[in-house]
Amino acid sequence: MFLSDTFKKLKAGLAKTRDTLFSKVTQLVGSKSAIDDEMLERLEEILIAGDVGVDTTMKILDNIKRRVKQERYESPEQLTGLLKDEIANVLHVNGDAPVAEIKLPAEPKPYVIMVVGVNGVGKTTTIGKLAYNYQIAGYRVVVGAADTFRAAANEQLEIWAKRAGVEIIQQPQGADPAAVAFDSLSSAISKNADVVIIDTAGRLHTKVNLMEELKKIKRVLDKRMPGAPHEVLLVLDASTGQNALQQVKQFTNAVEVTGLVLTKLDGTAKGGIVIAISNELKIPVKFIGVGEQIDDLQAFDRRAFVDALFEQA
Ligand SMILES: Nc1nc2c(ncn2[C@@H]2O[C@H](COP(=O)(O)OP(=O)(O)OP(=O)(O)O)[C@@H](O)[C@H]2O)c(=O)[nH]1
Ligand SMILES: [Mg+2]
Repeated sequence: MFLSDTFKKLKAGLAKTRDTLFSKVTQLVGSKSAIDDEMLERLEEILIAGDVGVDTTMKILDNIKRRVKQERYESPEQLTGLLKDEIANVLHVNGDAPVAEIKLPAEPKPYVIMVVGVNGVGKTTTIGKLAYNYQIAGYRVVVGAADTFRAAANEQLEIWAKRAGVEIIQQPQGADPAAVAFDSLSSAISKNADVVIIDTAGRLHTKVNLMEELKKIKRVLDKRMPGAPHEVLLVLDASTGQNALQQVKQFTNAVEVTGLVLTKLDGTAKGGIVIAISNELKIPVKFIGVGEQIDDLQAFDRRAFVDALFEQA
């Protein structure tokens, strides 16, 4: 896919957030003849209402106020540029992956990715999309169906594996998830695969059980291949807004989360949550989901994200 197509899709995916949140910034800018306190106050309200969060909004506003003073900005049009800059600054924890790139590091091989998150956030769908991206990039991919809790979970991952053209390792419903994870990694090693992606259940009888199970899966992977998993991706549904912050705290207590995936950005006006999460939790957002189709996953690129938030379609 060409970069411009990827950016177009990102823009389309962020349309609701742009329309409800950032179009208000554009309106604000158009309604004033000079940057004044009232304008900055309005901006603060817009960001907080847009799920950017109080702490993060304060940080952005403080930086803007300082720069307005020091660098003597006056015209309202300049405010948009300042805001984009300061949002990009807050997003720096995410690094600078170009939006079109979904790549694996050369080592270790296989690269082991474990995918976790509460039920319904989009784990299985994300794995399908990720597997597809790696597959078309020329990598050999194995997915492991370690969500053995739900009856239909195997079938759902199987459908995605077929679509993506990758191999799947599974066992009957009710099997030990850690055993499936172990098998998947063993199979990936014996097939000389480049990457293995492990799906997990989002729901068990109790939360404690779920967290204990995830820890066990992690331990077993490490036993099979010391150092694995190399990536623990926590999937979050962007439309849950501030609630996503709580989920991150719960999961990071149990397993060391190395990256976040924010799904369903296309269905929500709460895309500002990406900014709050990056600032408050310092865990990088690695991928974003902007639709239900197989090519609707993107590597998170902070500059493209900010541009897409402000650019009109
Ligand atoms: N619009 C949109 N829908 C998405 C996206 N990602 C996932 N979904 C939808 O979210 C729903 C749940 O996705 P799943 O992948 O089954 O979620 P899960 O976390 O594996 O769920 P459990 O296995 O039940 O815990 C599905 O209907 C997906 O199509 C996205 O980026 N955009
Ligand atoms: Mg699932």
